[in-house]
Amino acid sequence: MKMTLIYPSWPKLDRQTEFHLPPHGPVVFAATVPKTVELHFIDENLQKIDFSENCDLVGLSVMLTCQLPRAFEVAAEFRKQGIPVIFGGIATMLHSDEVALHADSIFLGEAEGRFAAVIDDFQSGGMKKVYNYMDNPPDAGLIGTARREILNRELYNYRGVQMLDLVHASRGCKFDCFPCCTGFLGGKNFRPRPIDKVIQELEAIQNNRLFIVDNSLSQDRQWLIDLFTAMAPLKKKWVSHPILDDDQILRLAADAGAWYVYQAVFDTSDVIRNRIKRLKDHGIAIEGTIILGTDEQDEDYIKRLVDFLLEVELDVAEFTILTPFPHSPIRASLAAEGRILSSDWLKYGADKVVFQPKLMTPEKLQEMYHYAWNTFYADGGHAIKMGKLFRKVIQREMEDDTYYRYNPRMKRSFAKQKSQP
Ligand code: B12
Ligand code: SF4
Repeated sequence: MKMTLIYPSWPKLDRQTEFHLPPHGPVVFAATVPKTVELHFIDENLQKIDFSENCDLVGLSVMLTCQLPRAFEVAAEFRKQGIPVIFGGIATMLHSDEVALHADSIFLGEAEGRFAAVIDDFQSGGMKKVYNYMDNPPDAGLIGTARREILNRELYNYRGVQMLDLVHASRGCKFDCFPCCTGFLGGKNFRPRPIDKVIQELEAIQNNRLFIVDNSLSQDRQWLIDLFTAMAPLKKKWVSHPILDDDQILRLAADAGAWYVYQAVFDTSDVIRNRIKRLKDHGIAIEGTIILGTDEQDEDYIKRLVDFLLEVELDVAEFTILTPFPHSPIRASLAAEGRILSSDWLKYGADKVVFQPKLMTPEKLQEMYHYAWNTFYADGGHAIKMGKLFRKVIQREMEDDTYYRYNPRMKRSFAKQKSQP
C-alpha cells in the first residue's frame, strides 16, 4: 500500500528571512506508520506536489492555522480523483469540525501506538470519519526515533549551511499562557520521554546542530539536570524554547551545548533584563520573541520596548502580532469582548492584525509591527544577525573539534587548501 504524506506550504512572517526547517510533526508521525506502508513525503514549502502520482491514501500533516486554506485545496484535488485523504497534526486538532468537512477521515491526538489500527481499518475498507484520542495521550515512552529519512535533506539549507534538525525530549506544558494553544493540545501536563530514548535519538541524528522543540525547558528541575548531564558528552549544539532561569541549570545547559534560546520579552522590567544577562553570562545567545498588541501596549510602549531590546543587545528578535488562535485563552476573552475582526485563517500567520487592539487602531498596530522589525534591524538585517549567531556556533564547534564531524569531506578539502602554497 502506498501513502503520500504532505506538509502544505504556509506564508512566512513578513520581514523575516525566508528559511525552512525540516518539518517535525511529519517525521515523528512517520515513525508510527507501519513499515508495510510505502511512505512518500512532500514538504510543499520546498517541493511541488505531483497530483497525478499514484497512491492509495493521502495524509495531510497540518501544524499551523494559516496552513489550512492550502491544505483544503490539496485535499480537494486528491479527493476529486477518488483518493481518500486523512488529516492529522496540531491545526487538525484545533479546527477539527471545519477540517472534517474537507477530509475522509481526521485523526485527533498523538499517533503513537494508534496509527497501525487506522491502516488496518483502511485496508479492510472501513476507515472511520474521526479518530479521537485527545483525552487519552499515549505513554511518552512509546515515542520512537523520528523517521528523518523520509526528508530530502539536501533541500534544508540556507545559502549552503545545513539547517538544524528538530527533535523533542518531552510533550505537553503545565503552564497555560494566554496566547498559547498547548494547554488544549497537551492537557496541561508535562510528559517527558525516557532520557535514554532521547539520547539514542540524538546520537542517530547526522547533524551537530539541533532545535529542541519542547514547549518549555523549565518544567521539571531534576529531569533537566538528568537530561543535560546525559546530553553533554554528545557535544551537539542546540536551540530551544526557554530554559529554567536558574544558575545551576543554565550552566548544565551550556555544558550540554545550549547555543541560543527563544526568550519571550513582554516588558522592560529588571526580571527580563536579568534573565537576558544570566543567559549571556553562560554564553547562551538569545532570540527574543516579542508579541505586539497586548492590552497594555500603545505606540509609545512598543517604541520603548524596541529601545530596550537594542539596549540589552538581544542577538536576534522575532516580532509577531498577537493572534487569537482557536483554543487559546486569548481567543476566548477577545471573542467575549467582541474584538475578533477576522477569521480568515490565511491571515493567522502572526504578522497581520485580526483583532481590535485596546489602545491602538488595527492600522496603527500593523504599522508598529513594521516599525519594530525595521528599527531593531536598522543597522543590519535579520540575515546578518543570524549569520553572527552561526559564526558563534562554528567557533564553538572548531574549539571542541566537532565542526567536521558529519562532513569529513570538507575537512579534507580544507586541509588541501591549507597545504597549497
Ligand atoms: C516546533 C514549532 C514550530 C517550528 C516548526 C518547525 C517545523 N518545521 O516543524 C517553527 C519555529 C517554524 C514554528 C513557527 C511558528 N509557530 Co510553532 N510550534 C512549534 C511547537 C513548539 C512544536 C510542534 C511540534 O513539533 N510538536 C511535536 C509533534 C511531534 O507533534 P504533532 O505535530 O502534533 O504530531 C503528532 C500528531 O499530531 C500526529 N500527526 C502529525 N501529522 C500527522 C498527519 C497525519 C495524517 C496523522 C494521521 C497524524 C499526524 O502524529 C504526531 C506524533 O504523535 C508547537 C507547540 C506544540 N506543543 O505543538 C508550536 C505551535 C504549533 N506554533 C504556533 C505558532 C503560533 C507559530 C507561529 C505562527 C508564530 C510563532 N512565532 O510562534 C510561527 C510561524 C510563523 C510564520 N508564519 O512563519 C502555535 C500554533 C498556532 C496556530 N494555530 O497556528 C503552536 C501550537 C504553539 C502555540 N503558541 O500555541 N513553530
Ligand atoms: S507559551 Fe510556552 S510556557 Fe506558556 S503555555 Fe505555551 S508552551 Fe507553555
